[in-house]
Amino acid sequence: MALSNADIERLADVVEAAQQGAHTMAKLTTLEPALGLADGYAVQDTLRRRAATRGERVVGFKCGLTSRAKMVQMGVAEPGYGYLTSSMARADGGVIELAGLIHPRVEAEIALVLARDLRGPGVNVADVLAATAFAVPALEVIDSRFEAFKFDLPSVMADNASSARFVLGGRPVAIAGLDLATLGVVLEKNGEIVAAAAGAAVMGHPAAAACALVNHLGRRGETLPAGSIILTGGVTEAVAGGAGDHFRARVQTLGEVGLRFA
Ligand code: OOG
Ligand code: MG
Repeated sequence: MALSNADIERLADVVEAAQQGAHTMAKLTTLEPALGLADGYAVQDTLRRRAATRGERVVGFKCGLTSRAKMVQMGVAEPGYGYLTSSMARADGGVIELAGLIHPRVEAEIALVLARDLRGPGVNVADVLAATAFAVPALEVIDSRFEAFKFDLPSVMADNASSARFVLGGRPVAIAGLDLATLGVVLEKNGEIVAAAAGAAVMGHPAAAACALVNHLGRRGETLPAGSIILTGGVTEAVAGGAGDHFRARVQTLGEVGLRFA
């Protein structure tokens, strides 16, 4: 790590104020040019500890920038990881309040829910599948706190990988027998198809993204507990949404999930 604990706390204050006040901020690398990836995650860890102190519960983790479409859209060439709390979850078909958001974008994702604890490093795709209870379609609402939704990898990891809200579909499908790589995913905005891809768009297989996440957390001494939600990452580019827009993801075999902005 390049930065001191005091620097990390100071950057965490900046990010926390932007997240809670729903306002933009400059890229952290402009404030602190020495900020590296480990520092970005240290800021994220600080924010997570503060959320826990406020009584928020970590319900899972997300992989981000795992598809080529997302990497190209954001100009970042490597995936990253964030945490999901109870306060980010919204009901399938429910309303996403625009108050508290800056410039939300919607992603269609395949989510996994763990049946058993999973701890890396050294975990492979088969281990992830063996520990997974079920898959569900998901919509993630990302909302970068950086100006114009522009960032670099250390900055966006400090901002918890742009996490804002997420919605899971209501019909879990047992993982046994599913081929997540060949599942078609369609993202609709106001009833029109705006993007489509297959699960394989995410690192060849969505469980490969989950695997990278588990190994990332394992190298930091963390276990994913049974029941954890894993968002494996947007299969297509993210699509901006505003007041009145409704979105739906349809995933082959897994069914659908929807939300509406108000
Ligand atoms: C970073 C988070 C990306 C995904 O699924 O790729 C992400 C961003 O694009 O703002 O959640
Ligand atoms: Mg995402």
